[in-house]
Amino acid sequence: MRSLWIVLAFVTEYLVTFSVEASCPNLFVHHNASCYLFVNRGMSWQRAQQHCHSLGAHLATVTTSEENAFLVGYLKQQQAIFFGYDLWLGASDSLLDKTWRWVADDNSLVTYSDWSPGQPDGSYQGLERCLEYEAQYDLHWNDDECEDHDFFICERPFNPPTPPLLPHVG
Ligand SMILES: [Ca+2]
Ligand SMILES: [Ca+2]
Ligand SMILES: [Ca+2]
Repeated sequence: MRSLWIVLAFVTEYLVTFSVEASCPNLFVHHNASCYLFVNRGMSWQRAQQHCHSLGAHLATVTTSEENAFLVGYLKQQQAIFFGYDLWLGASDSLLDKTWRWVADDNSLVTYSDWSPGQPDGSYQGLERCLEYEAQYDLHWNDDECEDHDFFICERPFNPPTPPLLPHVG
């Protein structure tokens, strides 16, 4: 009897763990292999990145036109909250050499892009070094000053659930 209770306790704990891992964290939105959090609080690019890190995430890396279309579509769908606001994404030109890299994903080069015409322009004496969705450019990409206070998007991997292996009883 005692061993049966131990097995039941094990199964219960396994199922609880399983159900937690099978979803995105609270308030994150699931899409393909990622979970996204759309944050409607303005902060500098660095502070936004720290905020994402505190949630086990990073500023969003937008690496395909499909991913970009999903994020922009979501923001337009939620325009009561996001209309008129710029949002930070996770790339910067930190070396001031016009080389844009995603700060997550091992600093991979930005290959896919959706720059607004004339951007990135590194204006204000080259101080525009952080990537954002620019509201004035209909959410196409812009480089802006990293100290600006923008809303932002965090991203973390969605771990697809694997079916639990139930312990063999008997
Ligand atoms: Ca991504
Ligand atoms: Ca801006
Ligand atoms: Ca710019």
